[in-house]
Amino acid sequence: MLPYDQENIVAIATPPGIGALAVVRLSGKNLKPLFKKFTHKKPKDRFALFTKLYHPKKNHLLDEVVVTFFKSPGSFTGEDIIEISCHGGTAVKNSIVQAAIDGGARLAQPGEFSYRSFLNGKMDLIQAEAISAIISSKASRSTEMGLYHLEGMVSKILGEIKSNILDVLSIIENELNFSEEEIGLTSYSTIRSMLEGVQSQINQIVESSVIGKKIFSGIRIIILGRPNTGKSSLFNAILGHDRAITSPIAGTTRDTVEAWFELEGVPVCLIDTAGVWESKKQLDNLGVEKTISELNRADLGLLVDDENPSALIKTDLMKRYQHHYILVKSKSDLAHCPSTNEDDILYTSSKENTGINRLLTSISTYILNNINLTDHAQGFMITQRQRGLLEESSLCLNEAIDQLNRGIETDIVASTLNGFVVAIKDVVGEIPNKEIVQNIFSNFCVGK
Ligand SMILES: Nc1nc2c(ncn2[C@@H]2O[C@H](COP(=O)(O)OP(=O)(O)OP(=O)(O)O)[C@@H](O)[C@H]2O)c(=O)[nH]1
Ligand SMILES: [Mg+2]
Repeated sequence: MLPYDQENIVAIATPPGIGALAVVRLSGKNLKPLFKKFTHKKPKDRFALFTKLYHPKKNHLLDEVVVTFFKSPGSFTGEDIIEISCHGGTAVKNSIVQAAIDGGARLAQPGEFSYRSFLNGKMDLIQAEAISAIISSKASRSTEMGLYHLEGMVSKILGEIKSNILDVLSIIENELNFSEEEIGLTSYSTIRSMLEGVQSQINQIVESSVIGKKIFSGIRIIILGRPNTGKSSLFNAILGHDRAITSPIAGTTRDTVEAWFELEGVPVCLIDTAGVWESKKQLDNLGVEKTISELNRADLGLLVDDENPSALIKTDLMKRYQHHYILVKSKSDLAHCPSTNEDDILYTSSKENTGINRLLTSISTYILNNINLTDHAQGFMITQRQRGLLEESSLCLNEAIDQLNRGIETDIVASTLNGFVVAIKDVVGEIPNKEIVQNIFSNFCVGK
């Protein structure tokens, strides 16, 4: 019997549900025999063959399909791959998977295709994590950023950092051949400035990764205000459909309701909350508790009031949760005309659908001003694991610079820098730590 990670694996690569087509994918060291049993034909590398598909053991007809064979190593996993585009019904794709299992394959684990790709040197860990991000990303900007990683840009930058440090190490090693007194002041300052350069590169990645993370996980916008002021109606008006329940009775919204939409290519989560500030008693209400927990997570707040939203900004709650707030005066169809000294208040009517576009513009302006979406270098998407390792490696660098400044012997500095090199290699996954690797791939869906 073959070792577990060398068995032929199979999975449905397309999402669950019924579509016109579905893709069943197999990967394995040698899939030629199985291909022949499936199709009664010889495989041709990278050729889409329209054919009848037969059960490899019982030989009955399964479906009429398009099969593509990718010969090892020129495939996604680096192994032989069979990709079967079949009809989309649940029964058909399941029967093909079962047939593959009858033909000796086993069901793939989540992410196992990508894992094999990684094992066969087809991608590094950053690229693997980018695939995971693309699968789960909710909007186009984040997909774009995932693709940026897939192209290996971040790996490339980290590679440059690593090679700069290796240069420093070789300078130090060279110095070690001389006596302490002979080491020129110039080489000290060269080394220090090289290290400082690397440090600022790393800091830039770590800092901008927070922005990157926002793009991936989305911007959270919370709608706040007193009961019955039209928060849920505004929520629905922004979304363009009735998602939350509205009514003339105060306290209609008890729980928080959230919905996602895309603005400027960024996933935005809009959160409708239970009205607060009505009565002291209400404060132990569960809905209010939820509102407060959402306030902790929010990036931006819409303060809604049908009378005077600027009064809300002065409340204790708003003072405690310092966010950027946009003031929205709701039900403007009922009220008197906007007075001129209230420029920073946006007037909306959910009933007549006025002011909603201006509100959206104001939200996107905030997003665009606070998140740099055009410069990729400003938005590295790194995972928490990578971030932790980068911070750790940055500490090593600090220490090395400190040692240099204190005139500590260069071989000690060299060993600190070696620690740095190991940490950087870990980020890219050059030294795979099995546990980390498996953890990453297990977040993938089956079939990826
Ligand atoms: N005329 C007018 N009425 C509105 C407008 N927006 C909401 N309303 C009405 O105001 C009442 C309360 O609206 P909701 O959207 O449920 O208010 P809410 O702030 O979510 O209320 P709670 O969830 O109870 O805190 C309903 O009767 C709505 O029809 C508006 O723009 N114009
Ligand atoms: Mg409501």
